[in-house]
Amino acid sequence: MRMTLLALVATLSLIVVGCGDGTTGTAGTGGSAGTGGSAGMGGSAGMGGSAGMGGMAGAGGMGGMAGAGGMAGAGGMGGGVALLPKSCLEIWNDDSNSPDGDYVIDPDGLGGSDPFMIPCDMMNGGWSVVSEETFEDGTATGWSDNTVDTASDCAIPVDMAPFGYMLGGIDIFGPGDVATETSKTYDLLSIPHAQARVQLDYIVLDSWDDEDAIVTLGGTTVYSETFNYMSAAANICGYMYADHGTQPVNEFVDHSSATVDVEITSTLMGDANFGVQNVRIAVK
Ligand SMILES: [Ca+2]
Ligand SMILES: [Ca+2]
Repeated sequence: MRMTLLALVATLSLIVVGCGDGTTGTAGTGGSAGTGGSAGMGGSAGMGGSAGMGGMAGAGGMGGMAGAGGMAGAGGMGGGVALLPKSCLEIWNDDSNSPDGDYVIDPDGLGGSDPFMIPCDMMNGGWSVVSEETFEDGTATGWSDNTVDTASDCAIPVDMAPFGYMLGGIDIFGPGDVATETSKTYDLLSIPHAQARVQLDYIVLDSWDDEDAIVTLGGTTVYSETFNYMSAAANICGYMYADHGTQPVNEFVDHSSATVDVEITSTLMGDANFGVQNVRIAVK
C-alpha cells in the first residue's frame, strides 16, 4: 500500500515534470514530448503562411514567427524595385515637369545590377548624366593623356588664374607638347538610349593660325571651329599671343551602343595649345 502510494506520487511527479518540459520545449521526457511535438506543428503553420508569399519565405524555419515575416515580405519590396525607372528619360516621359536632380534608376530592371543614383538633366528633356569631370582637383582619369595643367599662369594661382586647372593646356596639348590630342571611352551604364551628348569647354590658347578645334563623339565630328589669335581680344595667359579662351561645346549624336568615345583634338601645326574643362557626358 505504501509502495503503491509512493509509486503513484512518483508517477504524478513524472507527469508534472513531463508537462513542464513540454512547455519549455526540452526534449525526451516521456509523454510530455508530445506537447513539444505540437509546438513543432506551430512552426509548420508559420511555413504555411510564408508559402503564400513565395519569395522571402525562408524565415519559415523560425516557426510561428515566420508567418509574420512572410506578411512583411508581402509588403511588396519586390514590387517597388520592379517599378524603378530605367533612365532619366523614362522619368521625364512620365512627368516632363520633373526638376533637375539626382534620381534612382535601374537600367536592367529587377535583378541583375543594383539600382543606382544618377543626375538627371530634366530641363533639356530627360538626359541621364553618366559622367561629369571638372579637373578641379588637379587630376584626370581614363583619358589617353591625363596630364592636367596645375602650373602655368592659366591655371594658378587657383583662385586668381583666368581658367584654373584644366586637362591639357600650356605646353601640354599641342604640337611638340605632351600630346596632340586626348580621348576617352565612357561606359554608358547600360542605360537604354537613342542619343549620346557631350558638353565641355574647349580652351583655345595662344597662336592659333586659322587652325581648327575639333571634338568627336562616337566617331562623328560634332564640333569644328577655326581660330586665329589675331582676332582674339587679348592675351589672357600662357605665351604672349592673344587667346580665344573658353569655347563651350554642346552637341549630341544618334547613339545606342554600350560605350561612347570622345576625342578632343585640333589641326594645330604650330606652337599653340588647348585645354579642356567641365566635360559632361549624357544619354537619352
Ligand atoms: Ca537591376
Ligand atoms: Ca596667350
